[in-house]
Amino acid sequence: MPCSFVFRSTFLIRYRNFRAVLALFAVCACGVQQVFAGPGDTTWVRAHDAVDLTSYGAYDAWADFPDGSTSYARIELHMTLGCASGGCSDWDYTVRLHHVDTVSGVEAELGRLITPYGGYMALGQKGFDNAWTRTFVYDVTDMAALLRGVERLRAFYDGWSSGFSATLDFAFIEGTPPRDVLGLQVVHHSTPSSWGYASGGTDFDAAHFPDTTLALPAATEGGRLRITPSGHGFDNNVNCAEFCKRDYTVLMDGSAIAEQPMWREDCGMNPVFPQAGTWLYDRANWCPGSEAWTHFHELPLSAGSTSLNLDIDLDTYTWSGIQTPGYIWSTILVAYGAFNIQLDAEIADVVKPSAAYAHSRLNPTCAEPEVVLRNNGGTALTACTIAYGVGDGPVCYQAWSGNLAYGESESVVLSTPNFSGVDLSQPEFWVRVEGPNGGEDEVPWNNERRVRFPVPPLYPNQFIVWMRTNGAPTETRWQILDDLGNVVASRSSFDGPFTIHEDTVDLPNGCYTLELIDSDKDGLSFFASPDGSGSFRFFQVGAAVLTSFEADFGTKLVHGFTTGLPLGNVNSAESCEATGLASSPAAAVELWLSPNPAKDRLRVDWWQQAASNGIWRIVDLQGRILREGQTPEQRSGHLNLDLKAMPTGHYVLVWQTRDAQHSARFEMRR
Ligand SMILES: [Ca+2]
Ligand SMILES: [Ca+2]
Ligand SMILES: [Ca+2]
Repeated sequence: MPCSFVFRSTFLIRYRNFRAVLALFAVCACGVQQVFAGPGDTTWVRAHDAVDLTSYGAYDAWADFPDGSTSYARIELHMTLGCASGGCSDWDYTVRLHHVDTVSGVEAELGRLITPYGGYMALGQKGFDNAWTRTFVYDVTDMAALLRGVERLRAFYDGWSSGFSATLDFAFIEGTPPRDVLGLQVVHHSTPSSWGYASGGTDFDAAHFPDTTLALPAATEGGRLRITPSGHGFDNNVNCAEFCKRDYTVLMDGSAIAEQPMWREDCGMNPVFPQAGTWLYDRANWCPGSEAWTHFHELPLSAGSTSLNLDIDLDTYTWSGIQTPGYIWSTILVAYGAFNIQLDAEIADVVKPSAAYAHSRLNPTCAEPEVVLRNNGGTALTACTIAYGVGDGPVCYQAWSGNLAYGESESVVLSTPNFSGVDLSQPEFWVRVEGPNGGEDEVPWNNERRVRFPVPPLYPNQFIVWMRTNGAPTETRWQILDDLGNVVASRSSFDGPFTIHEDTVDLPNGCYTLELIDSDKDGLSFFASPDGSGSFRFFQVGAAVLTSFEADFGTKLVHGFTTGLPLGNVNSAESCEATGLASSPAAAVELWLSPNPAKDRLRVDWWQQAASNGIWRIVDLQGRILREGQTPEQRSGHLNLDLKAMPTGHYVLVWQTRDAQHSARFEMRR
């Protein structure tokens, strides 16, 4: 029987970020009852605090959100999934995260995920135990109006055995949202779990997806749909809906505006691996242990629109079987005013190098970084510069050009940076987007990300790649690439099934990436495959195992390493220095700043070995760029800078040309 629990949590925690806490202490010390905060500052609110999800039903908690008097540029829900107090369940169950209106009872879905097969957690195998957690992040900025004051949040557990645990934290990031939300409407919400898609599609469509006319608030200038579908059930002739690939079509005012596959093809690259279940099979918009993706569809509304006709059609199919296939579904319509922000480029994610759980299948690495660039402004993003580096090492610059509409993002691969500045005890990669469309970014707080990353292991130059094939040797191959992406060693043909192959490689000092690839996406070992088990290892020549790799790896195993010297000491074959604006600590630049401390003006005299132009910048001690300009293409000269508008404090002048980088500290004092 469904049941419902309400936790009037004693853990209604509101805490501000460290910077704001410091500000609070500083202000309190002066006896002034005021907290200063600014764009980018984050307020955290917790709803569920490690609530056990033990059997089917709704698990509610109350959250004490900000009162709405402050504007937020972004609101994120961070959902941390863990094992229940009694341990993890063996099964992959759906967890839906809802806001529940206390008056009407209307639920609005904020996020959805599917638990992993938790057998290895429960048994303490394969490196897992019941302390396992994974955090999922959902952008819920559109739901700002629901997240004010004391509100009810729900984790709905569509599972029949114990269990998992849910912790829900909301991050309110101060600033102006890209657009004001004028209205929010839950259009489709399957409840309590899925809508059965049993009879060829026609009845299903009439029951759940008929076309409908929706009113829009006054002054609407834009809108979008947030659609989250996931397919479940499969005991039928076409394995629908969990294992069948189907699309939906969105029609607005009778015209198709989007066609969207409801499918994940990357379950074999699931970061939660291996699992004691069929974790690697591709599925209908989910993989066990991962989130269901929300698809955003921008609506081509004209300013002043007062209504729209919305229709959603699913691919049809003929069902016969025992188990009714079904879709768990959420459609939310959001109506917006005009754009508040035109020019806003963002570094939305760092894929590699990164210690993030979500990207653990592509790390560690010492080769080309990959970051996600996103446009958050109303103007299409067509060009920018991406600055990046490792620790306090040389800064690299890479130009980007493309065409991203609002909300669109793109993965950008960067030339391998110089790792010489790495602090091996606290390895940090940073990346910053600059000069969107040659202009000034209106939202600086999201321009930069700093991430920790795992240090690639160090191997000897010469070692043995050791592989025992399984019963399907034609499916698997391996290759080692240098940091330019060139294949320097590989094997794709094997003598037969269940056969050992030893290949000695001899790699010059450098940075490399192993890729072990399986065309059937079921690795060298998988319990549900008839192919049997193989193994893959690196051996020291005439000695012990260097690394033993997990054979149950699904689609592809990626493993970065250095040879001969540790990270930071090997010279990259590529390095960003080849891309233009890079630096060499050895090249000579001299800077003289006067007066220092300065009051209103600062004179900068420079000398450099070779005339070359680049960029000068004034940055504060938090790394924010306050002023910048071009360095003249001369060997020496001086600049007179008017700094009357700059607050007092300590700053750094950075001088960056094609050949050199130099920096000098100064103080503004009045
Ligand atoms: Ca329809
Ligand atoms: Ca920005
Ligand atoms: Ca295989």
